[in-house]
Amino acid sequence: MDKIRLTTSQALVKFLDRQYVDFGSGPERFIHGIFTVFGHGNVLGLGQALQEAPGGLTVYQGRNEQGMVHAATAFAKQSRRRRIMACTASVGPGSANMLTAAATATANQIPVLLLPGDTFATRQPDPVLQQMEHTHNLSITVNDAFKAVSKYWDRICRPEQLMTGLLNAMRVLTDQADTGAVTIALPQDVQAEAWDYPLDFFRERIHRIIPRRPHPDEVTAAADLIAGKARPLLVCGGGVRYADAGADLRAFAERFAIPFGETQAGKSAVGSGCAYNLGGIGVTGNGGANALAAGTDLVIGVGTRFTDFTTGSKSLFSHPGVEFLTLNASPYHAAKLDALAVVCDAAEGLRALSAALEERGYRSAYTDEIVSAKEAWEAERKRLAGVEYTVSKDADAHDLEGTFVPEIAGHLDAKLPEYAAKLNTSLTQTQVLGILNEYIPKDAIVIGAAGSLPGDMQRMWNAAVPDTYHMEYGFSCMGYEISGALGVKLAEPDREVYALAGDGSYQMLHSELVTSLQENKKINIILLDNAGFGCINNLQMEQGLNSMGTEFRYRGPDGHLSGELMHIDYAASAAGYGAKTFRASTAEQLRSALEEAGKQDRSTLIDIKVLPKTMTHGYGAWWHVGVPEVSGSQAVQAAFGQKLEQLDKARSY
Ligand SMILES: Cc1ncc(C[n+]2csc(CCOP(=O)(O)OP(=O)(O)O)c2C)c(N)n1
Ligand SMILES: [Mg+2]
Repeated sequence: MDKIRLTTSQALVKFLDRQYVDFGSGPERFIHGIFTVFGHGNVLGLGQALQEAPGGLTVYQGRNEQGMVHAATAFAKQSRRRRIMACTASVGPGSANMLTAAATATANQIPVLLLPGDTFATRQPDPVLQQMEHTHNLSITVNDAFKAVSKYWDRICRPEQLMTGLLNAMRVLTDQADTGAVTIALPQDVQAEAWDYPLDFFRERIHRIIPRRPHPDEVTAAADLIAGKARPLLVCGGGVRYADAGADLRAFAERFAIPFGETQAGKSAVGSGCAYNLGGIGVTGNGGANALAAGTDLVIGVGTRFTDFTTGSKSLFSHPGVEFLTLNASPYHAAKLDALAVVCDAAEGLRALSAALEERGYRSAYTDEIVSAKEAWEAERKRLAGVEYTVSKDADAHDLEGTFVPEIAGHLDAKLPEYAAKLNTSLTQTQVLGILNEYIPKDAIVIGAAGSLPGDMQRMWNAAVPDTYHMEYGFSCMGYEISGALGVKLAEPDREVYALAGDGSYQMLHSELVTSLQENKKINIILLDNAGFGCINNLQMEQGLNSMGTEFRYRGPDGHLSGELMHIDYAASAAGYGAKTFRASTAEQLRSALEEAGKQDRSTLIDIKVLPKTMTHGYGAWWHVGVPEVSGSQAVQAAFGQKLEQLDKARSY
């Protein structure tokens, strides 16, 4: 057998450069580039291999290892998992910095290849700089922590182990039912060690992805179940988007008159113009979708993991005779809620089920409920977009009714004038969402992840064009928004990209804004500054607690974080990096900033000051949270009582 002498790193790069996937329309390159933050743990081994022979891999310079892995994850997610990026970090802290983002990718089932440097396999220099020593087990390093957040984990302690390691990495990275972060730890000495690799290992490999067809028996059982139901409801999950099954779902809904709600990952699989698209469903869902969810007698999940947000912690689908049917590529997810499981690719499953239902001449029994639900929500959406705050001495002069939880209305009234004065704004968050949806081009991609924005976006955002809504809500990781925007822009360089981030998320992680400027890949950051961790402040106050540690206030004379609100000039911070920035505290300023931002050719940031507590709130879905069983506060006791009542109504599995 012909051999070639290469270092482990050189062999790794050569292999990655020659992997192709075929989803039915011919081979396409799978690994597009590699994000790097170099240190002594990777710059010599892997760094040298990338310098000498990167092949078709573009080498990117990340700023923060978490941020770069989020960017790589967003690239793969926006590419429907058909293209990925690799990421390499040094050793110790550099590697550990990738952990949060590895978990984010795995929770969302998005493939990303992580290559952390590791301590010496020979142990000669131990402890090498940044090595953590475990006296009970010398084989454990920081990289073992990736085992908990990876779908495949390996450590290459001899050059020849690389071959089985990489073949298994490819198996998992292309697995449509069970993918996520793949971690291959690379001891820094082994990275540079050579071996005679068989040439055949480096041949171009085409991984054919065969969409899984449902078994005919499962299709028959599913069609029989639907045939006996009057008011089925589809739940469109991320699997619909990854399988490119939006058109199939739409055709299925229209043919059998079955409405569908969208999960965060599934939203925009079908454009908002479809008459059967009810929009966001669940805890962050809208009133129309949740009303139909409460009355459905059969939930048909397609490509959904049925998270607590989608099911209202298993209480949303409250019809006494409700049953569940799930189409999912993963047997694990398909079996949730004790559903009748059809294990299949979403598109294949919908087509097969469609044929079986046609034979049965099926049509749902809905009359005007779907139209009414949509109309009612559209009216509410308009109302939300129109809610204004008028600064006035007369407390009744502002109308914010319905945009915040009634339980904390008193708190709001007391503090709003202070916030309005300190932030110098009269903008409400729902008003801002309305303006954004109007001014951001329809084919632009909006990105979100954490805080109050994902809820507002899932309810209020009309995604008219498919695949324009990119939400990371599997891990809801603060800091994904801006990093993710870079990854989306790398995936879709010809479209405008808007990251919607809270002030908390921006503070947590925005380093890849610099990478976007370096790469000339324009992203637009829409920053909503409400001077705090707004949604968490809502959560603590809704459950009877006081506000603590969630507003951005200076330490006060009483020793608590109860002093004046902090005023932060985020526009100045981003301008320092070289972004084009705007400030908005009125509707007019926001409209003109959006127009100007659209004309720029470099990254922008709009620093929007919004009043806290002016985001949307729940529309009939319960969320199970850990309310204390014992407290001196009557409000907390009451909240605990309510939790028990809700729990009683929820399914337990
Ligand atoms: C990395 C990470 N840490 C903590 C949390 C918990 N968390 C969820 S939202 C939130 C506050 C978000 O604040 P901000 O970005 O300002 O959004 P707002 O709720 O004010 O709209 C926190 C701390 C999280 N989701 N991710
Ligand atoms: Mg905030």
